[in-house]
Amino acid sequence: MKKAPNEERKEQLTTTAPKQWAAGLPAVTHALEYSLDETSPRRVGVTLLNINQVNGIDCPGCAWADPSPGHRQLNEYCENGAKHINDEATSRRVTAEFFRQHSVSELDQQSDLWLNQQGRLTEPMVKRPESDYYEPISWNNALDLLANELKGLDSPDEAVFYTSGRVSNEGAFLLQLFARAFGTNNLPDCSNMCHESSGYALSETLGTGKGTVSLEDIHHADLIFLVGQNPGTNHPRQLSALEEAKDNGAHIIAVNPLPEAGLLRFKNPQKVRGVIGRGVQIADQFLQIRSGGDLALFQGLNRLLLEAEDARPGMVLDHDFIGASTSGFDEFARHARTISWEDILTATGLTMEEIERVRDRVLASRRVIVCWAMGVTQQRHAVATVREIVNFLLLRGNLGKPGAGACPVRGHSNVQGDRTMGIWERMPDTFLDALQQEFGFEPPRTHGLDAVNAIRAMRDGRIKVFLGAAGNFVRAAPDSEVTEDAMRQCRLTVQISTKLNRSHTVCGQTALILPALGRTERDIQATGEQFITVENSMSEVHTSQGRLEPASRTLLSEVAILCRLARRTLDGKADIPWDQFEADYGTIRDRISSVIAGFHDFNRRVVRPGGIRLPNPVNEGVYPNRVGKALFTCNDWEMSEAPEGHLVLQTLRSHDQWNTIPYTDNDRYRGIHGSRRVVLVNPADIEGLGLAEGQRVDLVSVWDGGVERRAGDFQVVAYPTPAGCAAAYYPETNVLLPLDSVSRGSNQPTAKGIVVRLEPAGVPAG
Ligand SMILES: Nc1nc2c(c(=O)[nH]1)N[C@H]1C(S)=C(S)[C@@H](COP(=O)(O)OP(=O)(O)OC[C@H]3O[C@@H](n4cnc5c(=O)[nH]c(N)nc54)[C@H](O)[C@@H]3O)O[C@H]1N2
Ligand SMILES: Nc1nc2c(c(=O)[nH]1)N[C@H]1C(S)=C(S)[C@@H](COP(=O)(O)OP(=O)(O)OC[C@H]3O[C@@H](n4cnc5c(=O)[nH]c(N)nc54)[C@H](O)[C@@H]3O)O[C@H]1N2
Ligand code: SF4
Ligand SMILES: [Mo]
Repeated sequence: MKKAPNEERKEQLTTTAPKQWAAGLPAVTHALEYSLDETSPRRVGVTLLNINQVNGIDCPGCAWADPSPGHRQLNEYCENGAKHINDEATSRRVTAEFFRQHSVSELDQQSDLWLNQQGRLTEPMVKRPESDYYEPISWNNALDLLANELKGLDSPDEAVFYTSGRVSNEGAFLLQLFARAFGTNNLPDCSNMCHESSGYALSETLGTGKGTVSLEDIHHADLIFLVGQNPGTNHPRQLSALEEAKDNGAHIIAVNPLPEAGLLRFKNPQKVRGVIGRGVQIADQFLQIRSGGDLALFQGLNRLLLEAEDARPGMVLDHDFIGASTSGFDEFARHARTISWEDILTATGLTMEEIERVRDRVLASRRVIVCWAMGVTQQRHAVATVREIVNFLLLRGNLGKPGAGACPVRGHSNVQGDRTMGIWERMPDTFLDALQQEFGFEPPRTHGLDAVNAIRAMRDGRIKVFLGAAGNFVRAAPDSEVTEDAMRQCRLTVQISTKLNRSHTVCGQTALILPALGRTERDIQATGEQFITVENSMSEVHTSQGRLEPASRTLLSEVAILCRLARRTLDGKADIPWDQFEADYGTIRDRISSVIAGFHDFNRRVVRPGGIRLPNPVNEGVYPNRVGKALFTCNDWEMSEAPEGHLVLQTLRSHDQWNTIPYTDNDRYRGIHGSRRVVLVNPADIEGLGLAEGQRVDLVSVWDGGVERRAGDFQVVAYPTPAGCAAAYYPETNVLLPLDSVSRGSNQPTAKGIVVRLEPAGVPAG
């Protein structure tokens, strides 16, 4: 039960009532405070003026789409976007001197927050097997070391190449090209822990793993569901889009165990009425669902729609659409009528009247969109839930028409693009064939390892080299202690990073830190200044060009690092012009044009204002799955009730963190200040479990096999979460998430459904 000393409370925990609204003037002030704390007013000015502008810097904050070019504001960013971009643009530096002063074991005692606060990495560093210190190493020697290690493996499958969704399209295309030319499909990514379940279910039912809607569709929907997402914190500009939809008459239904600030009211900081007024009410109906109850909710809703059709034949379902474009309706309808209402009401914690009200809103709407995020995907029944959401959309033909469709809201700013570029351990043969044709080598055909399977393989000693392109694998992954041991078993771990994190302190026998340029920085190569491209959650591909001077002269771009590594490792295997790729990123895009559908004439089209919108086959009435039609599915589930005395714990983000990196110990919208080691519990549960508010407890997770996983010394906070459902922050709680607890089918860790008990704290507070 390790706990870094700095994770102990430095301040006293204080709590205030959760906020009823998101954004407004305080948001602007907080963003500027954080930004100015990190860097100079001039650099803040450069980043903020360029963020999300045409020819500007793509915000690294999330994958939400930008308005079309003519409709952008001068300040086209949110509070959190401003914080994220200036967290990268920070003036603080981690130098060779820093690593001389701090041993690796000393750094490992520091908190995630502290590590990030040290600033930008500035030069390549190596930790040798016998040493506890990182020391400087030249780029040439670092890349030789890595290449030699790779060439010495018994099989290419002894290496793993992890990608986090900050990597550009160009970088991602090269990484997968390199890995496959080297001979492995071991390409796990953050998406395995994020929207894997969405991709899995959508590919099966619709033949495409991506969302089908655009920002325009959101603006013109009649009814929008927000299921399992916290847009006020994690996709703040989604609230502007929802405000516009509401102005156009849309209704919004939020489904969440927590009454999140952004779901209730929104004060748009870009509008005078938002800064000084009461803001707009976002959700017309709030369904406070029990953890994991969404599958039951959509099944109940679908059953009500079928019954409404019985009562008014021909008036409720879209028979033309169902007849022409779908398959499996009869079986689905039969199955839907067998589900017990008692189970549905127990699983959701909702009343019949609440679900009937939702039905009435659906019946009154011609264009419906369902948005969802981690509350849906990080569950055991996640794949089934997304399949049931598809059933719901199909019943009334809410696909492939304006103002309607499926909207998995992506997290990392380029996580969707990385997949498009081939970062996936099981890319289809059509993609591998195209690679083979373009570059003349035979890509490996057996599927590689995803994130969970990579950890298993490392744990079992089958992996010798781990390379992470961005991200913080050690903290993002489940079962922290297992993952940490797994990383330490590797001969060599390599992180291509911008900032210091836990994956540098928990490392293999030899470890390399390869510091990369960030998105905010100018990227100059032999043929001149380069830009990169990214794809947002709505399949729009556009450019991003840095404006700041690099944090250090020694930094290399991700593209340059990968090209130099590939040249050294592959020794001319396959006809791939790595030098040319490094000198001119346009030549990478030319190859992307040849390999990936939808990217024809990429270089010319992507520089147009607003970039390219990739076609989604569903919007053209094409369903490229195994049956060639949209598929209705039957989804069974077991009631997942925690045993007596236990709670279901979801692990989520505070308002002031970026994934594995906390920025402060506060969570302003939830009214929590001064500590992240808190567990939010329903007041009745606090009483029922014989606990008291503010009491210190250990969280102990319960899993087959009886192995006890414990996260020590949390404080109990009374919070309006449904009875039986608790919440605490990630990544401090990843230690509780068993590696084998995954969504069925997608193998995604169930970060929102961990059964725990609360025990009086065993460790005295620091
Ligand atoms: N500021 C900021 N922005 C970010 C990130 C960040 O860390 N910080 N991360 C980015 C990334 S990678 C991602 S994936 C996204 C994540 O964006 P979200 O998915 O919004 O992130 P989470 O904090 O995991 O919150 C999930 C929400 O699901 C709800 N929930 C939990 N369990 C259930 C359930 O069983 N049913 C339902 N209906 N709801 C449930 C929680 O109460 C919470 O409101 O954000 C992206 N944007
Ligand atoms: N318990 C629990 N676990 C979770 C989740 C959860 O909700 N609960 N969420 C999951 C989700 S949705 C995700 S996406 C993953 C996130 O997993 P990751 O993507 O692996 O983690 P991040 O925290 O985004 O990684 C931060 C690091 O990325 C590096 N970085 C940032 N920008 C750049 C860049 O431009 N270039 C390079 N080379 N490096 C850069 C910095 O060094 C920084 O320290 O975590 C997952 N894990
Ligand atoms: S909504 Fe997301 S992409 Fe847009 S400014 Fe905010 S953090 Fe950045
Ligand atoms: Mo994510």
